[in-house]
Amino acid sequence: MAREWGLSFRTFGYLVLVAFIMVFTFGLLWHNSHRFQWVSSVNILCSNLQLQNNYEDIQKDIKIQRLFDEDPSSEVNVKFPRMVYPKPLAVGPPSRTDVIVMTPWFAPIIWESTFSINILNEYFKERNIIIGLTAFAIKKYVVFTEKFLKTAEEYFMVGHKVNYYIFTDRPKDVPNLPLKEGRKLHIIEVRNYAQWQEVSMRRMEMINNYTKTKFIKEADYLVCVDIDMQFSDHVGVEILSDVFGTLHPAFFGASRDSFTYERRSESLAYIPPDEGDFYYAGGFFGGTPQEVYRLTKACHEAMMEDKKKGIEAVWHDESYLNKYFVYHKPTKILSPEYLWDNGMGSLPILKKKRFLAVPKNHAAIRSNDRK
Ligand code: 4YA
Ligand code: UDP
Ligand code: MN
Repeated sequence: MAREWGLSFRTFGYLVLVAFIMVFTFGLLWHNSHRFQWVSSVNILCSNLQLQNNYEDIQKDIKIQRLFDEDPSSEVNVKFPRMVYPKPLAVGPPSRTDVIVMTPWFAPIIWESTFSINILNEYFKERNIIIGLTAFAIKKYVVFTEKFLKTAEEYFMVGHKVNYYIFTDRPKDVPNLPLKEGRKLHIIEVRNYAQWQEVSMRRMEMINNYTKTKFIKEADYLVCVDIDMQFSDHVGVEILSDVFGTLHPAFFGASRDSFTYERRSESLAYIPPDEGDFYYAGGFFGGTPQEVYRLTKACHEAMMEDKKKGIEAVWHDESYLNKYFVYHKPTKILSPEYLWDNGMGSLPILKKKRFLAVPKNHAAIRSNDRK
């Protein structure tokens, strides 16, 4: 037959071989396409923060394990509580017109009457979160601890689980107060430093170290504050977010050029005159342990670099915190309701004073003498 078509046996042989290879290849493709189907797959990331190294991966596993250990009843809940409250307005006057409640990078700024605490409590209660509150009581500042803890019992994260982490060089002087259910006091003994500026700055290093070894296993959020303070109104879960800072009470209405950022370009805390959003207070920041770990590491390392060059930023840890927030925007910002000093009086925009400076004699409390 091959001869009738004018083909040589050899060419015929080649054609048969090519045909065979084609049939085989298509057969294989067909088989595979049936075996695996064409499935579209989407990878859902729990967090948009890519884990950067092994250490963080391990810490995350520990944390997930802890959640399962503590919550054996973590089956899907099919019964929902009722949620009764006035409908939020999609169109109409905003609840606050005298202050901004959102940054240009869409981080909420928390002022009174911008949030419903009942909705937020429901959300955070269901997640059974633990909040770590860190404060330093070094040398004479230990006298502030009692009022700080007593008022925190009354106003801070009421109804949620709280771990107080008091860093001190005088553990015996920390009062052993009765605490409400679900609230624990952890006294962490640490060294002191001679200069008050260094005591303040070294908080970054110590928070960083304990976040890595302890807090990441024990808390879902960290709130890091000054201790020369008292709670005087509600401070709750409305403040919680990945990483948050607080508007300094003396600068929230000020222009950029009057912010007391570090202005010497030799310092790693330097912020150029045409950058920066707000002036944040060093006495109230926080976030998830992962984010607080990053923040405190960056601030501490910058301080150490500056120290090598003999530079200390103008407002110490606060200057480095402000620098960090220019380039790592906070995901939530607290209004000065969360850090006020009555020495600055009252203002119509300030509907609540939630966390107040306890008046102190700066020189006396910071000096190393006995008086
Ligand atoms: C601290 O604030 C405290 O030393 C002050 O006693 C006061 O509690 C303040 O915080 C809120 O520029 C009625 C006093 C008003 C003082 C306004 C200036 C100082 O601002 C600095 C930055 C630092 O943040 C200081 O820590 C802060 O003083
Ligand atoms: N601090 C301390 N002992 C000191 C100095 C400072 O424990 O001798 C801690 C304390 O938690 C204090 C914080 O560092 O609240 C910041 O210092 P301070 O409150 O004096 O700064 P200010 O708010 O007056 O700027
Ligand atoms: Mn203070």
